[in-house]
Amino acid sequence: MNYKLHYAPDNASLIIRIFLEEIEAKYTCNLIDRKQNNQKDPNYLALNPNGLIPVLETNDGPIFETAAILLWLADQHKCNFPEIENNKRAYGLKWLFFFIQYCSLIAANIILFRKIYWHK
Ligand SMILES: N[C@@H](CCC(=O)N[C@@H](CS)C(=O)NCC(=O)O)C(=O)O
Repeated sequence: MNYKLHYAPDNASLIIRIFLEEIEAKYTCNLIDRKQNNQKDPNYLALNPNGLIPVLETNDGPIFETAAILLWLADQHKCNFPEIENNKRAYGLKWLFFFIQYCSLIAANIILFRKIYWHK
């Protein structure tokens, strides 16, 4: 199937793009311009009412939340993540959710730090 990834450069959508490349999925990209606040546009809010990037459009409808997208893709394509009956799935799930929750927070703090101090 053909996916459509709504993305912005250098943000959470990058990991989705890497994963799509990794599994050699067919996809198109749609840039959401954060400078124009396009993530708050009603058309985008219809895909993700939280107004956050990324969103992946699929045959099952639009999916938001990076961990949910990664897990859905891994399940659909049966690759890169232990399947439901595999006893390593618990191990994978805890690290997936830890990584997405805390590493994205760390990345956000680095970006904020750079914005505040970089040009001083
Ligand atoms: N929990 C969400 C977080 C997504 C998120 O925070 N995206 C940021 C970019 S990295 C965003 O869309 N920010 C736009 C805004 O806050 O208006 C996920 O994992 O997908």
